[in-house]
Amino acid sequence: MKKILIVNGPNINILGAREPKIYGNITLAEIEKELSLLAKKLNVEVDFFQSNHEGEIIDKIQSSVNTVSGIIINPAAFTHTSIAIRDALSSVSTPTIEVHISNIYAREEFRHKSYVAPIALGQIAGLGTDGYIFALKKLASLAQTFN
Ligand code: CA2
Repeated sequence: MKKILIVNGPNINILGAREPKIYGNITLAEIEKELSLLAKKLNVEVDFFQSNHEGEIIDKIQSSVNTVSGIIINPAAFTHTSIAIRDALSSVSTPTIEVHISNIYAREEFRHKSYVAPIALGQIAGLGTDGYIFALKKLASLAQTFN
């Protein structure tokens, strides 16, 4: 069965607990449950990973090489700072969709820059947690078409 890796970066583990106006009330556990149910319907396997540490995210991306057909990543604040995460994603050459819960372009200027976007298949921002759903549907369909 094709596998999709779903990576969440720093502070996504406390989603739902604070700043509901920006990020909503949904928790990471609830997002992952919904994605698991969808993955079953789409006939793909999902591997969830969240870390507050840049190096751990890089290690996870590197170790996914040749084992996953797609990557969904919300690098959170590392989106705007991490050339290292971008390089790791480039190195594995796996179709990647960058997801942001909030519309990063409607927020502070420092959030307008994404180091990941230029090497991603696409970016979804501002559609809340539905962005993960749309990304999973797209990558599952790609995996079944091409791999
Ligand atoms: O909109 C997104 O998904 C972000 O990736 C979320 C990041 C932010 O740094 C990015 O610019 C956009 C923040 C992750 C969650 O941070 C929280 C902060 C307070 C309370 C709960 C979560």
